[in-house]
Amino acid sequence: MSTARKMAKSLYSLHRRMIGAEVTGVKLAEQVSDEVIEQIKKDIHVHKLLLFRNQGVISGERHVEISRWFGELESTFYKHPKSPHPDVFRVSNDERQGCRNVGRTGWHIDGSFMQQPFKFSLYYIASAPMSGGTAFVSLNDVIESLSEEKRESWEKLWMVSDRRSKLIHPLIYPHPVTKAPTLCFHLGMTEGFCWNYERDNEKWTSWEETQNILEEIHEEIIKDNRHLIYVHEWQNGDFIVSDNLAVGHEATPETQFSASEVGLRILHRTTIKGENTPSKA
Ligand SMILES: O=C(O)CCC(=O)C(=O)O
Ligand SMILES: [Fe+2]
Repeated sequence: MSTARKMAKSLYSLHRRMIGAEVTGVKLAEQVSDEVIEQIKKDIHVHKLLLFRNQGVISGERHVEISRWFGELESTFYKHPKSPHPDVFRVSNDERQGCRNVGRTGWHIDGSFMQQPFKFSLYYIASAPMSGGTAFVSLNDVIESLSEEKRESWEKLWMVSDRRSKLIHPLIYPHPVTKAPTLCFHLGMTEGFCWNYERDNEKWTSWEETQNILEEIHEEIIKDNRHLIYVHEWQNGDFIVSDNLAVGHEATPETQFSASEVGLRILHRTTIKGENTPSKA
């Protein structure tokens, strides 16, 4: 092992946060050793969300290169003309700079509408506003905090993105890597739910029942004065890797405040192709 490699490894350290951990000793804009990359890939499943601060400028090209550590990129979004790379989703509070109204329809994971939702989401703040954070929640924490009754009931629910194309996922299922129970959900993109899908007592929810279940999930996430939630207020140079299957998120209302009120907000995001269809077994 070269000295430079040893150095890179010894500088790498983790500091736990309310959800996730902060990594120090890594400069993502520069070459990162294979050992450190392997460590990051292990740590992401332990901590669910990794924050790297003070990363300076991360180009679209570099963002995509870092993303490839985690798998194949998959881009289902609108490509804004200002995006630095076709695989980088560019979100902003100024529509000339990026897509507006993203992540504001409710708590969600990215790609819940796909057969295999994204494995990871990687975020880089290209321009941090004074206010306008991203809220994150550990989905296993949400499940663990349910009453026994509610847990039993949620275990029987499937979320339906599109009934006709059979885009139907169990609401609670084991995370494909950690096996910890997690949620497949999107509070703003759910056609309905199904009780006991593909069993004798299968039952599709009415519109009203669907709304009640969505509200119930929302209430569970924000309960007890939002104590399960971590809001990341972005600082320039922040880069976040999120285990998208383990962490739910939502853009805070302030993300939509105009650039003249809170400063220009530009967030770059990539998504990594999922390899697992959520399944109870
Ligand atoms: O703008 C944000 O803070 C997050 C938006 C979002 O949900 C996403 O990029 O997936
Ligand atoms: Fe999102």
